[in-house]
Amino acid sequence: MLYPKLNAYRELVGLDGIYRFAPNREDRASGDCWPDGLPVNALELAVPGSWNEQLRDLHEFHGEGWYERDFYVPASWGERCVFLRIGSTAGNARVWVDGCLLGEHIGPHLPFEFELKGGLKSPGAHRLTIAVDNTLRWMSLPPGQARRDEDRAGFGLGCPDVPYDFFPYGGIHRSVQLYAVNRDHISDLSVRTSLDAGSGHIEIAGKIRTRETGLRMRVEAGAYGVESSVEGGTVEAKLTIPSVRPWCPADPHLYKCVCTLVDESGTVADEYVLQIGVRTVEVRGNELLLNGEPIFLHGFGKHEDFPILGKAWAPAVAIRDYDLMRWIGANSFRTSHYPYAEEMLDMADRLGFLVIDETPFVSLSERVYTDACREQACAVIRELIERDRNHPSVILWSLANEPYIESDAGERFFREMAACAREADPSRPVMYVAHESPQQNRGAECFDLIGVNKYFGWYHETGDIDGSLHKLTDILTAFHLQVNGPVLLAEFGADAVAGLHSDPPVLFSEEYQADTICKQYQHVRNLPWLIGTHVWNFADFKTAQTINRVGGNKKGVFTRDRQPKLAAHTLRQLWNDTDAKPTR
Ligand code: GCB
Repeated sequence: MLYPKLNAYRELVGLDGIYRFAPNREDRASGDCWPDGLPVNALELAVPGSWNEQLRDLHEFHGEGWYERDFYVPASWGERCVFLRIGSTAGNARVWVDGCLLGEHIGPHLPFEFELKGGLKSPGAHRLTIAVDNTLRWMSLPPGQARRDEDRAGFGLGCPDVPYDFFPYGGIHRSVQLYAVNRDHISDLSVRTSLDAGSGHIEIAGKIRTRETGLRMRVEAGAYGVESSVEGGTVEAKLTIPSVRPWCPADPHLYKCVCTLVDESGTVADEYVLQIGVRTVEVRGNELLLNGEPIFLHGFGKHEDFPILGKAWAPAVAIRDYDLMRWIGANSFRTSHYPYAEEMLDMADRLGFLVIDETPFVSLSERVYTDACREQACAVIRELIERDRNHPSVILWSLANEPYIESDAGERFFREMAACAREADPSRPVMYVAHESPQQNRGAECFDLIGVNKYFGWYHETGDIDGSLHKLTDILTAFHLQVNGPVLLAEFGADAVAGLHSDPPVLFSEEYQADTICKQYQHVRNLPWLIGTHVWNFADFKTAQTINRVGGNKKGVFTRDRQPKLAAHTLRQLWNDTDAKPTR
């Protein structure tokens, strides 16, 4: 799905701002709620935004929230096609315009759009209603609710009881936009790049919505161009750039590629600009190769999380995060534990960060290994890949975080997810992030590489950083032997309460966190099949209330408001010191 862009042929109206809001506290069926207008005493909430921290009464509300606002369709849009696009909601969503149901979207974190037809796009005022269902369910993807005896994936026993370690914020988390295009328009573009002997090759496959024949698409990247005809609603274009500048962290060069749709008379029907980074990524043997060269990942697992904003897309926070990641010397991050805002990936493309793009499948266990869930999981994987495949920054698909895969059904579920990702995108390696041991990760060998989360000195061998170093190597080696390929240390670290100091270092002090990260990093960095280390976490973040979380998870090397702890300074030294870098 193309990100909406404004240009001479595409018009855009932003619908972010203050919406009217009503929580469906009685769990009434959607039809019995407010598609025809919210109650007069409706509240007000910001979009993008999470509802839990904007209004104190909504902190523990995890249900269906109803949003409403008016909007205008400009008279100048006439007969154009008009779409309403929602960047993401925190769960299933249903959308109405003027009381007419446009449709629904299942699942959080990914965009969806509906076409407005007939009277719903007539010039003038209309009413938009969006119901976001953030109910925590036992059977959903990801599972929203814990506290069942058989639930092994266990951050449960908190308030609310979620089987994962971040707060289940509700809301409309990304932008709402209305856009108009001509009747003949580009509806999708998919990019593949390759390199050979100094030249870069760009292949673009387009989907064109048209009832006409004789349309052509022109693709121009600076001095290079090609024109292809549209056949049966699809078009393919191939470009070669001699002496190409391959995209990489040190030189994240993007080729501005203008795709123009023209009719038989030469009139332009549509235009869409892609920013293309020409690069390759592959796993070969025990290495991860970017443009044919081995690459070592230094970076973080992150969260979309900030006070009051919750999980809302917030450009100022993104700019600060990238500024800090550059300062500290990171080259990569994982979108743990769900797909992040598209704008965040655009920035990674421009700034040269390498991104492991993760699905929302966190803490999967036996109960979801059913045919129905597998179909839903594959649909989400396809949606994610369709959204993010054109980003050069995205180098790996991570299909899950910390599942338990001990049964035949679990193994089949994961094999099919991997096959689905490879079919949707054969150009990127596929991984997932494991914990526990290889025995709880049956079928991991059908992935190209594996991420491993390990908290020695914290959850295991508590307080004993030095004594547990060899255990860390042992378990990483066991996973390496299982997948017969590369391993990423995808999470390690310790909680530190900013301002708590201790000599000698003890749990929760800044010194203990810095020591854990430093010693473990130095111990593992030269393992020949290790392709990187990601510290957990970039910044402190909000979780459910539990007795082992004092005001949230404090494993950030930055505080929640992005101030450095001691570990941030330590990492900055380690990652900028060439002697401390892996020797390869
Ligand atoms: C993990 C999870 C992450 C948690 C982290 C922790 O293994 O992947 O979501 O936040 O541990 O701090 O416990």
